Amino acid sequence: MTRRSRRTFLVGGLAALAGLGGWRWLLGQPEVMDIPGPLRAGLEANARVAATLLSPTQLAPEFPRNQARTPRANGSVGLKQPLDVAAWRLRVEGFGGQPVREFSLAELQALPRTEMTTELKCIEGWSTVVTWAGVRLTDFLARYPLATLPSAEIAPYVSLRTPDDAYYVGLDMVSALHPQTLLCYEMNGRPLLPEHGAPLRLITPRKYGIKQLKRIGTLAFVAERPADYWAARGYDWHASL
Ligand SMILES: Nc1nc2c(c(=O)[nH]1)N[C@H]1C(S)=C(S)[C@@H](COP(=O)(O)O)O[C@H]1N2
Ligand SMILES: [Mo]
Repeated sequence: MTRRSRRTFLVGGLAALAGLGGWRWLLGQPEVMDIPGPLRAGLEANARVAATLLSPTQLAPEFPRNQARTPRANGSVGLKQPLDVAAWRLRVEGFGGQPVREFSLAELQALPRTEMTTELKCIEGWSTVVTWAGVRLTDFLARYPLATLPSAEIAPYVSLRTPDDAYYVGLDMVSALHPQTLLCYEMNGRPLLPEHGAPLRLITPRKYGIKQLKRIGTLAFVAERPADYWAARGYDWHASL
């Protein structure tokens, strides 16, 4: 990306966050904000706020599209049931007891599309550059504000699970709102293949492959840190790069 589009990207991400009441939420986060005592007016505090708010939006590197390859199909937990894309729905459990909503793939594809060429990195030690396309979670939430309450309170965590609940991933809301966090339906210009997570998977390239949940069945906005398949087996919950 050019410097200008990178900047626009960042500002766009922060604007989306602000629109979601995210500023207010971020300011309440001890893990994110490291400002002792009440917020002070003045330059120093402003600089620290800016640095803190920008750090979660550090971008994973992007690559020229011609470097993209097909990754190894790795990990099939939660992909054992037969897949019927026409019958598939994304089940979204909104924050704070909002009614469950279901989305078809066509409804998700009607939202703004984002394409990016990033590295998929597995903790086993391999990595592959891949072009992904889908809808940013921030763009989904801008259209369907299911993570927020009327009070502008925002869910602190997101839980993603396969339709059979066999594989599951937890994200903190800063990671979920990152501008490169996609609900992804295309790999290298083609609809996702079943072994790569058709019809919809998560892509969040600041984290290892274990977080890139394939075949999303449920997306839930929740108050408590959700269970995570590999964290339950001894890996770091954040799995950040
Ligand atoms: N449902 C599901 N998603 C999953 C896994 C899995 O076992 N089940 N494995 C993860 C791991 S460890 C990696 S490295 C990536 C690999 O994605 P790929 O198969 O498209 O290369 O998927 C992740 N998503
Ligand atoms: Mo992996």
